[in-house]
Amino acid sequence: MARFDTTGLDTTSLDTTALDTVWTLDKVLHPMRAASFFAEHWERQPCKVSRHDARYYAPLLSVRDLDSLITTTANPSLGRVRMVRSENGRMANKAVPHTTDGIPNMYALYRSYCDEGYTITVDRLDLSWKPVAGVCRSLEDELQHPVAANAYYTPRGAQGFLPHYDTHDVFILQIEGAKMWRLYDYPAGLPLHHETSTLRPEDLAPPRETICLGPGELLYIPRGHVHEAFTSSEPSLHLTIGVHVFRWADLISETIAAVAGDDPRWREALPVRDVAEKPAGMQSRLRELLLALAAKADPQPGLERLSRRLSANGFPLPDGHFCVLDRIDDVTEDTVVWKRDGMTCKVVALPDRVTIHFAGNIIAGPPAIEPALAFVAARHRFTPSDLPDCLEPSDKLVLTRRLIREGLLTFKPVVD
Ligand SMILES: O=C(O)CCC(=O)C(=O)O
Ligand SMILES: [Fe+2]
Repeated sequence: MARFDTTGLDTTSLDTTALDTVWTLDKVLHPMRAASFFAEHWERQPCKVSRHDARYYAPLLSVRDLDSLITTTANPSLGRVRMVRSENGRMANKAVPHTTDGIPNMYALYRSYCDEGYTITVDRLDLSWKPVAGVCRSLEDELQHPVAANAYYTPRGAQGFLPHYDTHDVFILQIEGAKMWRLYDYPAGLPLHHETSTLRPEDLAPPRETICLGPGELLYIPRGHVHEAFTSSEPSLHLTIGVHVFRWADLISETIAAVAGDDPRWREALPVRDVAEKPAGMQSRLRELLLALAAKADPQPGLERLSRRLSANGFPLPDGHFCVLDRIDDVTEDTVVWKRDGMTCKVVALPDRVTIHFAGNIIAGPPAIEPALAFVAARHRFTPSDLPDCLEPSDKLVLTRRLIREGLLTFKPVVD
């Protein structure tokens, strides 16, 4: 599933025992296939997936979850809950009042939602809400691009945002209710991360199409495509899963960062005094360095750095792991162990050690255990005795217990 792999090993982290519970892109897009999505729509054209299963995305989030999400998990100090309303071409943001203990004032949210038509947005559910974190992790592993998710809850007859384009590709999952989406023809190209934009109505031609999204349906909008959304007779809760793609420019700058580590010429200071007088001299040096880079043109070190950026930002999803830690000694060579939800991993073989990376953690061991780590990366579920024989039987148990202690694996302790 990983798009690149430095070791030549199969580091696919999910085997078939896990697939029915994992939100692969095929499952998110069903019945559309991910392969045809990439061939026809990705980065190019919006598309809607119609579905007559209103509860298809219900396992991810529901209106019933919103108050607990807002009060307990959406860290208020990070400003992750917002209120926004648009009317007559003007957009109003309203600060969410907080109690003296720093919790969002729910009464104020009820009022703004019911009486004033404000949309409530909760950002970065991939950091705080386990089912959404699970789908984002799984997509991140499959696509090898960073993935994050926000929720939008809009009352009847209201609009949150003015027409805008996003700088990331979005999968809009209609969770409950319905929303109308206007899509515009507007030449924003493929914007970079910082090029966000809200458009003035006078900059826009009439919408190209209006799409009604019902519960259980999906709309994909590529980055740079202008859109706006509004409700009519029903309220709406949708989840936007954003793919914050790594671009060629990112690969090239990571490649330069990798090369600069190896070649001292890249680490020399720019000329101090002569910059203005001697741009020609700089030009020849710049050309020399870029030609040296082009002669090598090896994508692997840059891809490796991007891959590490992805996994470095992860963290384990809350699943009561301390209960498991307290019973680690119960694990025997026949105990079934498996990856914790949302854990995907990658094995990197270096000359003096082998490492396994997962959700913000890196474990290193001697090169000889590479087949064992590759086995762990490739399987969802196994017993210590299944591990390859590069390890002694007692070491199979030691490695398995270590990977539980480090937070990658779990098991079901026997209740006394
Ligand atoms: O619901 C809205 O008003 C807009 C949401 C949006 O633009 C998005 O999810 O990308
Ligand atoms: Fe948007």
